[in-house]
Amino acid sequence: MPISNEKTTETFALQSRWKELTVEVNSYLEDCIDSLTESCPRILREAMRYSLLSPGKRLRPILCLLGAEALGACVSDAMANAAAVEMIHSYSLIHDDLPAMDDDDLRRGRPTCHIQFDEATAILAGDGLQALAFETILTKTSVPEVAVQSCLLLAKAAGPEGMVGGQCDDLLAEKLGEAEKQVRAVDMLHAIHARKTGAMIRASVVLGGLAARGTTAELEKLAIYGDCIGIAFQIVDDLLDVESTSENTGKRTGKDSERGKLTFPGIYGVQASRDRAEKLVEQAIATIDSFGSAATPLKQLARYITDRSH
Ligand code: GRG
Repeated sequence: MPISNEKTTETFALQSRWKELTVEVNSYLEDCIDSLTESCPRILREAMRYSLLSPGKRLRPILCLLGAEALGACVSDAMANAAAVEMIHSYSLIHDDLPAMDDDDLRRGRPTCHIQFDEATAILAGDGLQALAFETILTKTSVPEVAVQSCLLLAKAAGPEGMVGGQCDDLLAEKLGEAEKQVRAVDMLHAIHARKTGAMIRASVVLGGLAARGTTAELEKLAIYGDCIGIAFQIVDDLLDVESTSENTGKRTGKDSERGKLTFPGIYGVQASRDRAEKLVEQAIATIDSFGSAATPLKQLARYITDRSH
């Protein structure tokens, strides 16, 4: 088969699997919101629903489900973990868009949570989703050991040594003087992105492995795969900010350089950044080769990371 046809077939297979899983994830997320009792104020429930169920890619839950499948488990075994990573992701986007942080009014092609509701409600919706993520794992996972390990892994990835720490350093970096930024740029760029974006992407796929009760060696391979695609994902995100439009991405573009953010294309240039992302994707694919055909969708997903346009 010519390479282009092979690629088209592969892309089609991934897209239809992704669509199928997205329907399952969305329905599970909807149930989690619908199951909140009357003790949850209506406005809070609506703000949580608005952000959680808005049309995102669902990359992290899909990674979690495909990670579980790669180790021979059913997607239903990993659904609680998949929902939890999307809840944490959704909370992080709500808070990231607030005036005190990135001050954005557009997310996933819609008004951001604090524009649609108000700032206080958006903060609380983020807080609510964060807590609901852990509650979901603890109440919906039948094996207590898996629930505890999953909560610990997610807390580490999302917390002060992971995503929140990366976000904090990202905001601090914006305030550095030009001279200091030049000297520390490369180290800071990698340290920020490994935690701000990478930690949750790595955790998503490992959470699938934990739900599948993978061995330490299998979890380690999933972690390396996650690290590689996590950095590749961020590089592509930086490239899209330079090269794409708001209509395409559903969020404001060109804002990284406006705010003086450290980015891969800003430091290495566009072509070198793209080459680096492609190398990382190849490394990710090679790492999970030993899982055989069960890991084919994960490999296809790694390729999508560099091909994506939004
Ligand atoms: C506020 C605690 C806190 C953390 C914020 C995730 C994050 C940390 C900030 C988001 C800002 C940003 C543009 C990060 C870079 C990459 C990224 C996480 C993009 C958004 O993820 P996608 O593309 O979004 O998977 P969708 O909408 O498809 O889910």
